[in-house]
This record gives sequence, C-alpha cells and structure tokens, in this order.
Amino acid sequence: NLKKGGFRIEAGKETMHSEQFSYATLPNVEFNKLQFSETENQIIIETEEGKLIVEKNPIKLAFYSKTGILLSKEEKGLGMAFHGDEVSCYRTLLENERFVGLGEKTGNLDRKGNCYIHWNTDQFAYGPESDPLYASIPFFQGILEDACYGIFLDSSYKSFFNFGASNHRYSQFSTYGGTLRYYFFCGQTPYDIVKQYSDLTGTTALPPKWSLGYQQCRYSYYPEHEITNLANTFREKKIPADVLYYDIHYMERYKVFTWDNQKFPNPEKLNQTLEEKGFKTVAIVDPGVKIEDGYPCMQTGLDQDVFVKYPDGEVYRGEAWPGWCYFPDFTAEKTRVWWAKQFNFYTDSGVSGIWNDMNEPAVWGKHFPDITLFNYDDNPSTHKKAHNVYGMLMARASKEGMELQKPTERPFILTRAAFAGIQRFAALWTGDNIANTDHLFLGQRLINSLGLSGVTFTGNDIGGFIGECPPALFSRWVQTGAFNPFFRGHSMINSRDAEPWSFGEETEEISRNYITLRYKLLPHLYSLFKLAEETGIPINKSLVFDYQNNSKIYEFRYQNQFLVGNEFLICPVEPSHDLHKVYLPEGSTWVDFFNDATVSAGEQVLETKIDKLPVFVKQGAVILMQEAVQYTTQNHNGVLYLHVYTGGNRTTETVFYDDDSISINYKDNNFAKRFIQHNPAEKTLKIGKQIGAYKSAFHTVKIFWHLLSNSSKLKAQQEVSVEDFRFVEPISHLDPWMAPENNHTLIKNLMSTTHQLENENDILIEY
Ligand code: MIG
Repeated sequence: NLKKGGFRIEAGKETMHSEQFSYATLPNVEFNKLQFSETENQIIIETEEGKLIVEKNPIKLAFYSKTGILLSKEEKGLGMAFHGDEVSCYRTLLENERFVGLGEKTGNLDRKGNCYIHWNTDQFAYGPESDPLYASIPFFQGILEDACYGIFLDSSYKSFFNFGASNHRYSQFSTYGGTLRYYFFCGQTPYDIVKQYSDLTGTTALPPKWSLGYQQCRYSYYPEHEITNLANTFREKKIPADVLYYDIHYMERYKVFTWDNQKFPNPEKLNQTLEEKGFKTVAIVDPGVKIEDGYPCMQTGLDQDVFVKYPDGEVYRGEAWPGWCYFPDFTAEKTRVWWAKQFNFYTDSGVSGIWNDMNEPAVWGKHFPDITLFNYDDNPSTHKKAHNVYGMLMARASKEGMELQKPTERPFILTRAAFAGIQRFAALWTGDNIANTDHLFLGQRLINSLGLSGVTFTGNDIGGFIGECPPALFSRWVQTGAFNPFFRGHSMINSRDAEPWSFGEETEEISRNYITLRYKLLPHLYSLFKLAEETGIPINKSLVFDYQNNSKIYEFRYQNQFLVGNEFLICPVEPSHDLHKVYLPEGSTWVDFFNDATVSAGEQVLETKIDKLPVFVKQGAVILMQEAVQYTTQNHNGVLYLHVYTGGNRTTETVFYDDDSISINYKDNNFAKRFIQHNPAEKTLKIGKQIGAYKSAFHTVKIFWHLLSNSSKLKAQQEVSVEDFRFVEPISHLDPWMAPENNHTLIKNLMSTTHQLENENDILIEY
C-alpha cells in the first residue's frame, strides 16, 4: 500500500509483469511494506486508512473502512475478468451507493445508472449527455453513508466505466489494453479521497496571480489594432481585466511559432504596450506542424526525428488547420525538449501564457490511426495507449518550454485535452460549449466534477463559445464565472461580439460589478489557490464535499450549486425568472452576501433579479477582500478588508496568503501567510503573526463586523458607510434593496475597526 494512503492493485493476464511506468502518478511514490495476516481462505491487509480482505479461491477483493464499513467488494461470479485485450473489474452495487467525479463528464452529479468512455475527443457543440469529451480522468469516488472511497484506474488505454447502467447488479471499470492497475483509497469524506489522490498524482502549482484575473478571448482578435482597442475599452469602461488572447489567426497560415506579419507587424511592441496597461497575453498553440518546405519548425522536427510515425517508418500526416501536418510525439523526451526550445519565440515577443488546443489530438476525419507508434518514454506503444495522454504531454512540454525561457517565473498553461495528473501542468477549460442555459449549468457541473477529480484550475467559456448569447444569460454567466477558478470569456468566429459591453448597458453594468467583485475577492481566491497547491482540495467544491449524506444536494435543481472554499455557497440561476429555487443545506446559518439577511436553511424560493446572483456566506466566515483594481497587480491602498460574520458557534480558520504574484521565490520562504481564527461563541478573532519573509503590500486591516449585536465590546468601532460596504454597485432601477435610501437599514448591525498589521505579533480582538 501507499505511504500516504491507498492500495495499489495489479492484475495481469499470464505471467504477472508489473508496469511501473505511469504518466499520471508522481515519480517516487513511496510504498509501505505489506503487513498482512493469512488464514486458509483469506489474506487480510490492514493499514491506517482501511482494510483489504482477499478471498483466495476464487480471488475476490473487498475493501473496508478503518471503522469496519464495507466500502466496495468484487461481485461474486464476475470479479476481475479478461476478454481478449480488455480487462475489467466488476463490483457489487451497494445499497445507497452513489458515484461522483470521473473528471470532465457530462450528466448528473450522481453518476449512478450511467456509463462513460474515456477517449479524448474534440466534441464541438457537445450536449448535456455527450460523452466522451476532451479529457480523461479515470478516477471516481463512491459515496456511502459516513464513508467514502476512491478508485483510480491508472491506464491510458481507452477505458469504460459503468455505474449500474442497464443492470442492477454491478459497477464496472474496464480498460482496453495492458494490465489492470488501479488504486483504491479508503476514507470518510471526499476530502480524504481527494487528498490521497493528490498525494499520488500531484496538485495544482500556484499560478501567477494575473491568471486569476478576467481573461478575454475570441476566435480571433486581429489585426493588432483590434487588440489595442480591446485593451483600451476595458480600461475606459473600468471593467477589470488581465489577459487577452491570440487565437489561431495570429499565425502565418496556422503555423505554430510564427506571426502573421500583415496582421501583427510588431508583436513585441504590441505586447509591450499592453503590458504597460496591465495586460498579459496568451497565445494558442496547436500540435499539428504544417508540412511546408523551409518551415523551420517542420525541418528541425524532421531532422531530430520527433514526429509520430507508422510502423513501417513513414512519418504520419494528418490534416488540421494548417492543412497537412506532422504531429510531434510528445511522449518522447527528445520531442518535449525540441518543443520547449522553441518557446523563446513566444517569450521574446512578450507573450506570457500558452494555450494548448486540438491536443486530443484532433485531426480532420477524427481517426488518428491506431497503428501509429509512440515512444511513451521508452515504453514503446501505439496510439491506442498514447492517445489519452497526448494532450497532457503537449501541455507538459509547453510548460517546460515556458520554464526553460523564464526559469524564475511561474508558467501559465491552458489545455483542452487532459489525463489524470494534468493539474501538475496546466489549467483546463471545457472546450466548445454553447450559448444556452443548459450549458451554464452543465458547465458548472463539469467544473465541480473536475474538482472532485483533483483538477482545480478550471473554467468554461463565459457566454458560451457557439451561438449567440442572450444578454440576460451573459449576465448570469459572468456572475457565476466570477466565482470559478479560471474566468475567461470566449466566443466563436463569425458570431456577434461577446465582450462584456456588447450586450447593452444593463449587462455591461452587471459584468462590471461582478468582475470588479472578483478582483475585490482576490486575497481570498489567491489564498484558496495556495491551499489547493498544498492539499489538492479544489476551489469550487461540489456540495458533496460537505454534505455527502444529504440527498437534496443530488437533486436535479440543486446539483449545480457549489461552494467556494469553506465559506461561500453559490447558486447559479436561470436568466429568465426573478424567482429561483435554491437549497441551503441545514446545519449552518446562511447569510445573504449582498444584504446581510440571514436566510433559513432548506429549500427556498428567492427573488433574485438579474443583477443579483444568490451568494451566501456561512456564519462564522471570514472573507478576505481588497480595494477594487483594474488588473491583479495594480497597486492597491494597502488595506486588507476582513468581513467577519459574527454569531453562531462555528469556529473557523482562514488563511491569508500573499507573495510577489509571479516568481517561484515563494518556494523559498518569500511569502506572507497568516492564520486567522474566528471563534464566534467566545467572540474572538485572532489574526496570526506573519509566517514567511515577503513584505506584503497589505499593511493595514480593516475589519467589517457583520451581524454584530448591540452588546459588542468593540471600542474603536465605527458605523460603516454605505460606500464602504457595497460589494457591487446598485443598479437601482432593478434592485430597490440596493438603492441608497434603503442601505441604512441593510447595514444596521455592521461596524468596522481598523488595525495595523504587524509581522511579529498576533492581533487578538474581542468583540
Ligand atoms: O477547430 O482555435 O476549442 O476555443 O477558439 C477549432 C480556434 C479550434 C477550438 C477551441 C476554441 C478555439 C478554436 N479551436
């Protein structure tokens, strides 16, 4: 079993030969020596997390939690089985067993009754049930009452998962090649399982802070002046933004590592100008290398023998945007090195991030030949085994490219295709979605599911890639997206404009409000990213993390809701109605983030006009905020705003984390971190002294005491002015509760105090 928890099971057909190599798992995973006891019929293996009982004849495995709850057992008479190249494992469906996760999969939160295939696919305009999509993460969690387990099938071959589809007997996972190798994790909650999975496959490295800002994309912005106009418009309209994108038209006839000199005569200067305005740029790269005489990328690639070949040695040609192309074999180390060396092309032009597209790999005709050969890091294989890891290895090569060129900076890499472990290399967006309400919800479910599968830095195309987004839908999408880890608007070629100001004044105001709110929440979000790096716990969490036994959260209406960290509950809602049904889990007191009203737990019908997303804060929470800025690294006033939700008896610990926002020096003690403990029952707040040597620009903390009772002892307290408190600006014709004349009642029990932040000492406040 694994040092940090979990069992590894391997089963091979004839002579058992262990395939150690895996792209998904971290190098140097450590194992404990097995401690087992044996009887005539059984082998029993006990670890700190759980117990495995192996029946000897016929072989059957059953896993138990450390408290003795049966987590999962192989189905009698079926067990593990081989059919030709396919190897499968059948497990008894347990009463009330639910299944969640499995990465980028459409469908319900609870996957029971459905089946899924892993085969990375360019699924343009997918629908609510389409499968497979772009990414394969063969890892799911089984949810039982007060227990939880995880299974990660570590096979890059095409695989199949069945959670009781068309049968009432078993759940099944199969892979179409190789041996059966899977990991089994025992735990109580999804937190336990995600942590163990992250110990095995890695966490999301802290990204540069600019990549947490709003990002604006389009297929494609060109020529040059379109990009500068875009940048200027964001600034003129005071809609914060950090990143602009170069989609495929920046290239000369879609050749990677080229600029179209007509459209972009001076990219260095352009990027320099943008940088001065606080913008970074990200350029798309596709894997297909155009076959064209004299094209250096193709020529050096041929010379260095980096392209995918047929078994007879002929280099494979497939068609994509550039026309006929060669495809780099990213599973070969030498290919990744060759690829990485060319990234000075981007860094020299001032491009800051890399967007890996079409890396399923997608070719016209959709059938990359199965017989093509791949190096698979010296474990030679065919496309059948390499297909699902191709995209991840392209992302990895791009990351290595950016790191090679800028060794002291954190890279920002975005990818469409992925495999288990992708979180170590790139952020992921969920491909070509559609501008309809279904996609607003299903897009959030994809993000939630990815979070359950160890992938944190995710988002979808705000407003929908395909089709024309109605203004109200865009409003809802930008509101929800403001709480997603990756936050980017994008839209398809030949569609209407889809920037935040393109949908009329009202939508523009709503966009400005929520994008600005995102920037005010940066200290909170950035701290959550740090926590995700340390633990693997995602930033957007399905409610199953905290409420696995609550059947309400799996209901159709409520399954799209999500938590941000421990303190926010977000309820994405339809664009078209003012009344919305949401579900606030029992056991906590929920506070409306925008007006401090406490809302009873349970199913609620709320009036939420178009300018207001239902956002709730759990009583006891401490929310970290800052002054509004136009881009993430713009200087702010140095004040960290703490919103403390008093009352109740839930104690909380919140981490404040800050650093220089871009370099890797944080790994070397150059960060600032404080633990903030709130004990509402004892009415104390402790802001811990600083850990780490970074001199944060936050020198002062202003605390907003929400729901404060009259008996508060706070001496230096001030009543809070309306201007201080607003999280978003009122759109008064829509929202009378936000109108200035009503604000006073809203904030009756809100006070504030101000304190200097010191490095050496804790601040202890009694209220
Ligand atoms: O075949 O680069 O998902 O975001 O704008 C389409 C053009 C290729 C697909 C990506 C989309 C991108 C588009 N790409």
